[in-house]
Formats: sequence, C-alpha cells, structure tokens
Amino acid sequence: MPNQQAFPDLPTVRYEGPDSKNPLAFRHYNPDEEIEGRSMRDHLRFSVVYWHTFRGALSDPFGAGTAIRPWDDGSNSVENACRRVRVAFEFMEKLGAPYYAFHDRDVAPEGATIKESNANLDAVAEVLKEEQERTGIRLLWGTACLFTNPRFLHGAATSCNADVFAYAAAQVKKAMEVTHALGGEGYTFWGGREGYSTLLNTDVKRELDHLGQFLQMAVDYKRKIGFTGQFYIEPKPKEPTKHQYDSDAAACLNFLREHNLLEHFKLNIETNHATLAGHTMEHELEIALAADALGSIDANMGDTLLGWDTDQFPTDIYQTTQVMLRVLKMGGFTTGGLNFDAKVRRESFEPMDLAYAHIAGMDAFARGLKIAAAIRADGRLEDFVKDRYASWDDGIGKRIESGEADLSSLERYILEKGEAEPNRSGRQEFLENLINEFL
Ligand code: XLS
Ligand code: NI
Ligand code: NI
Repeated sequence: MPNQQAFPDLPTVRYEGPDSKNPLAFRHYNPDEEIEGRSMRDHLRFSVVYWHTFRGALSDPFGAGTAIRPWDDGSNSVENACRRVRVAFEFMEKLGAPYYAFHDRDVAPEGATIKESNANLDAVAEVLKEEQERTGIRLLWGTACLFTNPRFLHGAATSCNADVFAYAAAQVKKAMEVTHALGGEGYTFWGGREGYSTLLNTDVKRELDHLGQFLQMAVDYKRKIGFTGQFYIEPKPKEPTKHQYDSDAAACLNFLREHNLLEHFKLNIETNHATLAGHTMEHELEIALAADALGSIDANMGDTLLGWDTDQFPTDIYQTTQVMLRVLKMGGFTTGGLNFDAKVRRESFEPMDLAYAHIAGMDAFARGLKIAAAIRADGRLEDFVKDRYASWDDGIGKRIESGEADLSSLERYILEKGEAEPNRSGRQEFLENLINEFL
C-alpha cells in the first residue's frame, strides 16, 4: 500500500476551537498557542505508542482480536513490518503527534535466532529513520520487550536462569543501539515480568541484586556508545506477575538508591499503574517530583470497576488537570512527554477509532493544561498551601528547618509555651470547590 493511503478518511487534524463540531479537529489542542511562555506543543510533547496503536489486535483473555487493519497482512515478515512503519507515520503525521515510542519486537519481527532478530530490527530501523526524516517526528523512547517470548516466563533480569539474563542483556544492548541511532530522547525499562508469582520458589534478594547489576550494565553501555538519552524506570505493582519489584514510585526510588543508580534514572509514571498500586496518579507524580525524578508520563487511564491495566485513552479532564498541574510545577518536560500508552476498546475496532481516541486524549490534555495554567495564574490554591505552612517560615519552624534545633531546645520551647498553636482547618471541600471553578 503506497504512502498516505492507509487512513483515507483522516485529514490533517487541525485546531478549530471549542465551538467546532468536527470530530476530526482539535477543540483545545492548539500547538502554537503559548501557555506560561511555552507552546502547547512543547508543553505536552504527545507521543504515539507503536505497540497498542499498530500492533494491538484488540484481543482480551476471553476473545480473539477484533481490530480491522487493512494495511496489515498478518504475517511476521519484515516487509509487512516496513509497510506498517509507513502507515504509522502517515497516522502520526496527520495527527500532528511530534513523538512516538516502541519496543524492539513491536516494530520488527523476532527471528529464529537473536542474530536474525537483530537483522530484522536493523532493516525496519532504516525505514523508521527515513520516515522520521521525512516527517520530523522523533523518538521519545525505545525499549526492549522482555516479557512476551516464553523464554522470559520467569522474568528477564530477575530470571532464575542465568542464560535468560544474558539473552535479555543482549536484547537491551541492541535496543539501546537502535534507539541511539534513531536519535531517541530516552530509553525505558519497564519491569515486564521482573517480579514473582509465588515466594515459595523465589530468592528475592538475589533477584533484586541481579536487576541492579543488569541496570548498571545498561548504564555502562550507554556511556560506552555515547547515548545521552534519559533512562527511565516505569513503576507497576502487578500484572503480569503477582508482585512486580518496581511496584510504585517509592519502591523504584528506593531500589535505585540502594543500587547507586538514582542519578542515572528518572521515572516514567503511568496513570493506570498508579491506580493499580492503590495510589492516585497525582500521588505518584508528587513522589517522583519530591525526589527530582519525574521524567516522563505514560498517559492513559484505568477503570475503577475493572481490576487490571485497561490502558484506556485519557479523557477525564479532572485527571488531566491534576497531571498538568504537576508537569507545570516541575517546570515542564525536558526529555519526557505525554506518551499515550493506551489502547482503544475491543469494540472500537475500526482504523478511524485510533484517530478519535488520540484526538480525545490530546484534547483532554490540552484542556487540562489550560485549566492547570488558569489555576496557577489565579494563585489562590498555591497561596493556600503556602499559608498552611506559614509556621515554618520564621520563628521556631525556621529554626527547625535550618537545623538549629534539637530535642532539648524544642522541649524548652514547648515547656515555656505550654501548648502548640491551635491547628487551622484543612478546608478540603473548599479547595475541591475552588478547583471546580476552573473546570
Ligand atoms: C505495561 C507497560 C508497558 C511499558 C513499556 O503495562 O505500560 O507498555 O510502558 O514496556
Ligand atoms: Ni507504560
Ligand atoms: Ni501499562
């Protein structure tokens, strides 16, 4: 299928403003519009994922795939993979997404040997490079799929089988080289099957140490080849395993610190993973931010009534507002972006559903960005929080923060005072209403 024909019904998607009734136009994402001194394009840094969008068949544990993808012949050939690349770039170009992300095995078929797999990847990477140059679309991050092939059934870096560790290392080496060659701005490590299904057969300490060694090898190799992209770890608490070692932001930070890796990694936080961990997305973002380790975001959302990683397109404006408040607080992305690690529902099986889904996600985040910026410009929320901590700005609070106090001096202080200052109301409902003013 020649270029520009896989999505004949998809025009170049343009901004038409909030009153537009055109479902193939943006009502909020206006790439060149400046917010807080930066274009929306640069704030949001949207990225399309190759795996869900171009490889997802829309199957579920109860049924076969439903997706209609006329350009895909269903074969595992390199030729089919190369054709798919052209289609992906046609889609992303029409959508106006500046970035994409892939796993090695999404873009190119796995061969009978790793040698063959590497050759397949090189062949497809040539086409990726051509299309990147043609369109100006860039690679947000690359990664290696270390969980689909049955050899990884016990995990990759945390496998009980040392040969599997070696295989995974070889695969990461190649995936990093290809990411580097394509000018990738980052490289992600998501734990795949790095975890356990039962502790009865698991040496946790040994597995965690192996994971630390594995990541250190990646850091060393990165330096060796001069790859300057950002490394990310992506927390997820469970699924496919019962427990994943990189369960949440706090667990990842602790792991990285313990293994002296913290300076080399930032976190890639995914909304549905946060909720699977029993946290809100804003909690995970705040924990990452507090450690100066927020790198990138896998933008999606879950369903509170379904207990798994449903990876839905993010359309909840309340949620996108919360996310963008944190991104703005951080001062914006540097290497990261909003990567739509999201898939259309099994019932949304037509090619055009991919367009509707991305437009919905992009507009929801654009709107979240505008709302977040308005909340910040208004200043009442920020002032409230600042004021809530006023007791730390001078007097005893200031002395504690500056390290001048100790238990004895604090005892003297409170003996003299008799009782702590009365507490002020947290005003939660007032604040919730304040946010609603902007929605
Ligand atoms: C799976 C993860 C995965 C990573 C990339 O749940 O979200 O898609 O983002 O390996
Ligand atoms: Ni993800
Ligand atoms: Ni996920």
